[in-house]
Amino acid sequence: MIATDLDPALARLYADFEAADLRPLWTQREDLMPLSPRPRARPHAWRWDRLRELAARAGELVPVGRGGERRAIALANPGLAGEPHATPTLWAAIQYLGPGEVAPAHRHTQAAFRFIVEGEGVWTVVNDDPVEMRPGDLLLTASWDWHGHHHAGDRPMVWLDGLDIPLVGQLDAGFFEFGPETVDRSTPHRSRSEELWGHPGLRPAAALDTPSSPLMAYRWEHTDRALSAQLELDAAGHGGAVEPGHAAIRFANPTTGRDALITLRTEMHRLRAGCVSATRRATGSAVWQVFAGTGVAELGGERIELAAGDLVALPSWCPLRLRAHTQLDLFTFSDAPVYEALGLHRSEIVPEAGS
Ligand code: GTQ
Ligand code: FE2
Repeated sequence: MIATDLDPALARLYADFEAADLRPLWTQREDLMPLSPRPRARPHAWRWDRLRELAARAGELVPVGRGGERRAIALANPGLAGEPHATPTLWAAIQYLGPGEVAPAHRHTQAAFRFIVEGEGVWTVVNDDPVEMRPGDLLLTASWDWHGHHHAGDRPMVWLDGLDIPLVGQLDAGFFEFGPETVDRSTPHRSRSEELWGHPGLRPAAALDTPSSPLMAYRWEHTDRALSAQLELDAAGHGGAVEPGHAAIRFANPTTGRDALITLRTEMHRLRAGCVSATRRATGSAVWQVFAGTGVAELGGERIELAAGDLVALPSWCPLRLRAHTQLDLFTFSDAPVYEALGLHRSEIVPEAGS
């Protein structure tokens, strides 16, 4: 509202509001309380080839060590004013580690996971438990867990990190502590957390429930088998899939059955070749990464071609439809548990235009 268009008394009132650190609702109602979400984040894609190439250049030029802590490069949503945020709540980054390199131990209240599209040789050491990182695996680092990474292989490795950094920043709840300079450089194929917790439907009887999963690694072998079985059972008329030709699993905390991390939902989806999903939308934002296969994501009005490793940011309430050219495996993470806990979760299937 332009002061010169106003009655002088009203203009004085607005000026006095401002000087008194006050603002009226009535001039900003639509911005403050829109009819439906108006995210600043935009639907956006990052190509794996480009990410890998830029990460490799960082690997040549930038050492990893104490202070900077990680050679991680964040996906910055073009709608978010240069902030290193994929969405208003989610951090998604490509992390690069070369042979022999070590990312030093630290801990923070931000929750984290790694998802691996390709490569091998890196172990993430979570609370002194070395966890091997292999393609298709999801590795967890819950809030305040100590963690460092070390590379025992012979070729550089690049992976996806997901964290709730922007959410924790908005909530002013970030704490951080440096750990020891050295990490355990051993290379077991199974972590202690898997030995204790990685048996389907079985939990140590003496264990208490924990709000984050005590299982640090969700292996591709299990995820793959669960998705295949779900597709086959659904096709045979036994149900269980999201929709025909579209299976999905959620990574769960085995003590509660809830999400593996408190603030982040993590899932893997598989669409059969030729499958076209319904168009869906939900409050809260998400990031998707192609694990294998090709297809198309239709986000809002945009059509984004998908190939292995490509990443897509999905803003709140933005419609998403997936089309699989080949069998299409997609990893996704979102802030859905936060919206559910706050009573703000809504979702719907968006009707076809013209129907
Ligand atoms: O690997 O510990 O992408 O602390 C951002 C912050 C990765 C990590 C990130 C982190 C890490
Ligand atoms: Fe970290």
